[in-house]
Amino acid sequence: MLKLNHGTDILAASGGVNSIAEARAILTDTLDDTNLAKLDVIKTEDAWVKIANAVKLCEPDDVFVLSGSIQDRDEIRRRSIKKGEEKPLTMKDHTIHYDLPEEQGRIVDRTFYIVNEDEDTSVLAKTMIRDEAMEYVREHMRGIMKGKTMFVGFFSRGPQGAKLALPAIEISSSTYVMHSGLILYRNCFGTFDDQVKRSGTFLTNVHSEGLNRPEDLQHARVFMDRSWLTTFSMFCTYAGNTLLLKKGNHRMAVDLACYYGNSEALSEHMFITGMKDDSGRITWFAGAAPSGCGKTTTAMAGTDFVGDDLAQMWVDEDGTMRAINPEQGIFGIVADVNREGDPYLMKALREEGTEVIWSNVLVDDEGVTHWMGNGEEHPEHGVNFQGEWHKGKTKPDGTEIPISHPNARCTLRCDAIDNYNREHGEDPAGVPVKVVTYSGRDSDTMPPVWVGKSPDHGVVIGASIVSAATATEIGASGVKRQPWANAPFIPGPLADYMKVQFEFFNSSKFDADGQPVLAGLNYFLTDEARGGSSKKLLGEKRDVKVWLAWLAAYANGDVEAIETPIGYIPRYEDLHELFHKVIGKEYEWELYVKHFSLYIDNILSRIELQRDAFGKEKNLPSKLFEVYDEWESGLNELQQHHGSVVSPDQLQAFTAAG
Ligand code: SPV
Ligand code: MN
Repeated sequence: MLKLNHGTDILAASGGVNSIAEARAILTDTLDDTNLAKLDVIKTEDAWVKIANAVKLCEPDDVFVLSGSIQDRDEIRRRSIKKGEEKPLTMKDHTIHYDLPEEQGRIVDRTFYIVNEDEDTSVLAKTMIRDEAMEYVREHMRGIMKGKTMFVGFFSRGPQGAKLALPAIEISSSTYVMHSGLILYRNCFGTFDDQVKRSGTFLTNVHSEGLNRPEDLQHARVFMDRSWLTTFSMFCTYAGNTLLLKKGNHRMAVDLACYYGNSEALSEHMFITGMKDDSGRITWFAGAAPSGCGKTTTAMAGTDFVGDDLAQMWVDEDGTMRAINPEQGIFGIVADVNREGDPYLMKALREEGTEVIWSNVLVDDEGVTHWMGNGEEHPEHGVNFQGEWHKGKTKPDGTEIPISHPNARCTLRCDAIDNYNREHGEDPAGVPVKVVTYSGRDSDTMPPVWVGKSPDHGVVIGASIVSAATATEIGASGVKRQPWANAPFIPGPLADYMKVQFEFFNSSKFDADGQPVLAGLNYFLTDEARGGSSKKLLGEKRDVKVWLAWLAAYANGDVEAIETPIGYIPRYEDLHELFHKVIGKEYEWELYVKHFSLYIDNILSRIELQRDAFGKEKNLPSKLFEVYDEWESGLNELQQHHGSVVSPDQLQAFTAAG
């Protein structure tokens, strides 16, 4: 159990402001008349106290309150360019921001949950005891905004009024962070008090980039104070570390869902998208994938896109599962985004009319952006995440520097993307999710799509996500476990989170039609792993549309499926038809066999890997191991009859023989 308001409130203790009277005095003293008048709109006293504490701690020269007005937005953009955090590009309303070469992603080694002595946490989480974290904040954030302006914004993580939308205050000295916040989150300055009343709480985020020198990065920290729903971030700029509304607050949303959601709420690292069929019916999906494993691509593959990174989901009174996107924009990886695979996104990025903040891509002499895998001609030189760049430039270790960083990103509003469904995306009622997918980056084991036989099996599919290890993370088996693709954001013990997953998906409130189908997805099978000789993928980006279309058809009872020990897989005839209909492609039987044959030894060793790893954790629901047992015994039996590689034909015959 997570106890809220427990232990010392680090922000209050560091700022020293404990009453609304003190807060008013300090803010009246620090803010000019214009900004004070803006802040006066906010009646939530606690918000004043938090802001006053941030002022006392960080000692900015002045404070800018973001009202969300067009003037204020323009002012943030203007200041960002003046300050140099962003530079204008040739395309109207496009800017480029660079993070230090050493900070091109989340600084997981310097990211900590602040915990009390008696608090249980995930074995995968890094924690810091409250007193130690308080010392750190006091030492490093004291006066961190001297000579700077502190910006204060009020946002809603989700369509205002939605059951699981959470209001949040973003405090930062970075214009880039505030500008990103204005694009990615719904401003709720005028309605903040109502939002706080409705949700009963709000989140507080305090960030400063400090001097933003490479030598300061060792002192960079991202802290989540679980008990006081407050985050701190210092000496860094990458949005995943600093735009705390995103992953900082997602971690808190996971806590709130897990411990205060009555097993009827989930906060997931998932896209939300819809697939419309010929009859006009939209089937809604929510899907988990670890960072860099095609989550944005899958979201965009839908006909009715809603979100690409996060989902707040609940069991609704009407018997359905509902999801909202806490964000209203995307902070998407641009590597491999191209006309063929991502036409809508490319249009927003390459044609005038969209406000875009680029980060860490190459800018050429004409002020045009370039990135790896964009399918366009690349210039010979320019400026990128590590400064001047020319073709063939190498690092000191001799390896070539790519044109853009693999984690280079673009920040833009969802409604700039043609397949965004604004009506549903902005609906506080959320979308009724019918299919939940779990995917990773798995080169040799699981088929492209399979459906869990029950809610419990689905939960275990989610628990068993893996992704190929990166160069620095190669484990014994070359894969990294990524439970629900959400593990980096789960503060509490995995056992607590897993228990809620089992309870949520087995909720008796779901009606027959509302009970979601839970499925696995894998786009990363290689030719090599299926008897070929190349490392090429067994498929292409646009196939994703077909996997989603098949899942939609399955979830609506339009197609039958083949039963296997690990779940249901598609029949050839259905896929053949859908490949034609959805993407106009001939789907060969040979490819189907490669995609959907079960490689039993691989699957068994994958189950062993999971069993061993989960076996080291305390108090896990026994259901997890029961499902693994069931899969294993089914696979063993199948192997006795058909050997180690079993084709879909054989599977069909095997099940028929019963
Ligand atoms: C991810 O890495 O999962 C992202 C970007 O969505 S970050 O903001 O770094 O979390
Ligand atoms: Mn993410």
